Amino acid sequence: MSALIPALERQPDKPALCFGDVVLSYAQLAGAAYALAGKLAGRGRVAVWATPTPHTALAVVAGVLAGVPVVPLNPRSGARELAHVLADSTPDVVCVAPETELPEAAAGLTTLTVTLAPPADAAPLARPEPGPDASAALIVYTSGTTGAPKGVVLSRRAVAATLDDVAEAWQWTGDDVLVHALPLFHVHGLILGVLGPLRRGGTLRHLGRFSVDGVTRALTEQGGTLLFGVPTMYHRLAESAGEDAALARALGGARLLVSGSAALPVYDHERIRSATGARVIERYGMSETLMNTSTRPDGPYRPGTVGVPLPGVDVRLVDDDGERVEADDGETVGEIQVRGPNLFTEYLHRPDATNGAFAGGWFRTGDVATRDADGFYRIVGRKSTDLIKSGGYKIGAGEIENALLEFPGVREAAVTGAPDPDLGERVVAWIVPADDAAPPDEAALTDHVAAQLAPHKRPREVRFVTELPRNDMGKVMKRELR
Ligand code: MCA
Ligand code: AMP
Repeated sequence: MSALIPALERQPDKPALCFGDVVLSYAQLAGAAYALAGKLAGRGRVAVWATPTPHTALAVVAGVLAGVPVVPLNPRSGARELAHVLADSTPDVVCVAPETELPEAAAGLTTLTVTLAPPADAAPLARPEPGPDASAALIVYTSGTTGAPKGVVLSRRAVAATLDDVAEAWQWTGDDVLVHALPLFHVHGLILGVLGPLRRGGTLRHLGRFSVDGVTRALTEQGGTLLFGVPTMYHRLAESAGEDAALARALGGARLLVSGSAALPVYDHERIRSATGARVIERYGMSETLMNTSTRPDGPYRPGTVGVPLPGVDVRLVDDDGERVEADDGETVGEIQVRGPNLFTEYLHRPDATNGAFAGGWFRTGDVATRDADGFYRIVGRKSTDLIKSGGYKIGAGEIENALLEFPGVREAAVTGAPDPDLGERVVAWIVPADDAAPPDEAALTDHVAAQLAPHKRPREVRFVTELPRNDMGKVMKRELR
């Protein structure tokens, strides 16, 4: 039996994964995943070309069963980003869906094609021993303020702890049918969104791509009870729900709507509440910490807050002098620091960065918040201006600046986030051209970023300036730019 997915073999006929018309029952999933796990067992690390398909979910389950660390790859990674992740994580093999053509940067890697059909022979399936709880289950890449993304090593224990914590908070059970359209290479879509329902013995219905109609159908005709999304998705649902009675009914009929990965503005909370009667549950997490806090369906509704600490997580606020903030007045701000079994093990190959991320055993999130007398946290900002959250994706300014600087005709570059009603923040590039009279072509410049890094890191706006504001040390003063 799998400790991480104990329900895998208990309910053979129940649907486990639904992607469009493709439905895998628990028996089919277990059969196909154990067969693949047999091929993965004993390998160092296994990459998964994480398209939004059942093949990705199956390959990740197989890696978990085999006790081999899984590295999900963004299938839209640009050349440089992909080369970096592969060079850093050195997977032995990449699991792909049939007919996948890997880009140049992944050429030369051994591929393993994932098939959904369990093996036809009745031979007992190989059941490799999973690793101990402290061993790595997944390595998820996340952007930092500078440099290339870091691999966040997440143990089996951390994954289990966070999934059980949110299950308790949300009363999430095997009867739930989770609906989402999140990408499968980050914590939200993959750990919460795929391993979550499987650990509970429930069902996942993945939409492939987000659409208002897809959500409506999944929550009505297709039996969805639970919806996960980033604020951009809820914003788009809020935009439609006022006029779209079918959508309003679908959202109103869901057991639970959960938002995370960035702040859901109070305005969107309220629009959804008034159109549907439903209140959105907001939870706060991070790749490094998995889930930390949540509002609760059985507790007070406090839009604009991220709720209270989950049962297994210690949360504190710390001021600029490193002192714990004792005030719970809803006004005094401090950095959120967390401790608990949900935390990551390390940044792969980056002991310096791992050490720097902790203060006396507490992980420093970089998020700044207040806490009220009822223990509700309200995130009010971020310590660094160099991290941008756009569409729920974390984007490091430094990485984009490096890509911009190598483009012909760019003398200096700075990247900031600007408020955006749909994306939360949008990426803005400030460019000092080498020649004011002949600035670089905007589209070519942003295409370059998308091709090297990823489409969601593409600047949505380019502003040409004659110089960047700098302080006496020569550092760009981003707050002035914004
Ligand atoms: C955009 N596009 C452009 C330009 N701008 N093309 C040319 N020039 C431009 N200037 C392209 C995009 O690349 C995209 O391409 C298309 O236009 C549509 O863009 P847009 O509508 O803005 O975005 P979208 O593709 O609709 O995506 C919105 C989204 C997405 C669905 C909300 O951002 C998303 O899936 N976000 C989820 C992020 C997430 O899961 N984060 C979790 C990490 P094309 O049409 O080809 O696609 S955080 C986490 O895990 C922690 C633990 C947590 O707390 O959860
Ligand atoms: P990532 O590194 O991509 O995992 O993103 C983690 C960051 O997302 C956190 O440090 C927060 O800044 C942000 N975040 C996640 N959930 C929320 C939320 N509910 N409200 C505000 N910010 C959030």
